[in-house]
Amino acid sequence: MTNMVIFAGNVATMECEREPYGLCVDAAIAIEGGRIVWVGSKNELPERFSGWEVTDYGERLVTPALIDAHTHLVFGGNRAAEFEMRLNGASYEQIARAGGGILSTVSATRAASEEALLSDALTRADALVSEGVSCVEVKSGYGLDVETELKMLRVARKFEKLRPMRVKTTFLGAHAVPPEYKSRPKDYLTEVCIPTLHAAHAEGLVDAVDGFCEGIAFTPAQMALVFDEAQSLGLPVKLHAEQLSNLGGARLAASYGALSADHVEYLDEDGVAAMAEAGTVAVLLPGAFYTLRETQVPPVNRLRDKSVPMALATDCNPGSSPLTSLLLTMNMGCTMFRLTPEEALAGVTRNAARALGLQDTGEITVGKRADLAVWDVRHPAELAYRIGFNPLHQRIFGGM
Ligand code: DI6
Ligand code: FE
Repeated sequence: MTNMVIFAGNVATMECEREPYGLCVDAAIAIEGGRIVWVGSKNELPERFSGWEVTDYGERLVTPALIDAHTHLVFGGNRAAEFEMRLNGASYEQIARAGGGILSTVSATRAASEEALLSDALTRADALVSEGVSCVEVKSGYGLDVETELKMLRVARKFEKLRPMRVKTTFLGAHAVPPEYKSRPKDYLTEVCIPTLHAAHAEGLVDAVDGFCEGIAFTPAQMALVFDEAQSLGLPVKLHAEQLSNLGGARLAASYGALSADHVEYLDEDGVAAMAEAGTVAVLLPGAFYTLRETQVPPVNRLRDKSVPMALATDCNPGSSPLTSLLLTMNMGCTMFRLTPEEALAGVTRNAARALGLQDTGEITVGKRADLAVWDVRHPAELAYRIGFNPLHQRIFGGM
């Protein structure tokens, strides 16, 4: 791995304490062994870097490479037919209760070969990477049996071998109750979900444990059973909470020191306070809000007031968010949730890293991995401002 110096017109370091975007003008970044060893103004570059190979990006903008902190990238089939049903009047919950929704993807995922799942998922991962993404979180949760949950996680782990990218895997066995356990959620959890978590963990396939806490899925008390197990294995937790109603899921997650509570449209003041106290990141998912035509927006002002870090992610999944653009997600976060462009960029860099428990990426500061995105724009606000436009010039992954 070579040492190198990068010059760029603007570098959005996203370092917390610095001014907007941690912006550094006429900047230089020195990279050694895949890590950032110096960043600052070009004319203050220390003598010791002279003689290092220089790449001059001219007026371009450099940001941390993007991180998609919440996806369900691995799944069989698609749900275009349900999209049509919804346009003909059925609701997401009605479809789910009638055995469609998540369960139709469960059937398709169980039936799919590992090769087919991998090839479809890689197409989606490539779309993200083409917009400067270096790291994706991928959840299981469309298997709901030992074999298929493990199959999904193994597929997710393969991305790193086939592409220059990083993957964090999340076990989402508590996503829905499978048909064979209809009306017996607790039996499903104790007989299938929890043993599967142990098996997946034993194979090194689990970086975090998630669940869907909702009227159409699991109650907070049921989720606590799964979280207790995660805790005993030393695994961090996160939760799909307060997406369609307020069950107090975020509060439960925070009580386990969760990395994140995701969706949180119906989050109340208590929930915000609990997340602030626990340092739990709010992962906002405007793609699902948009697709389901939700009207209740997450309590962004309250989250901001209490300094709860906000991340933004695609929630890429076949039902509620068939979205593979993190740039569009940033635009939606600004337009629909009223995030500032700076908050949107922090949401897919610094705070996304935090939602995944990653300390070595998401900012351009000394010691972090050199995961960078070079853009054909000058100012970072342009990234969230445009719609359907990809100005990526180059992505740098671990200095390469
Ligand atoms: N919330 C979501 O947005 C996805 N899962 C979840 O728990 C939706 C999954 C799907 O509809 O397939
Ligand atoms: Fe999700």
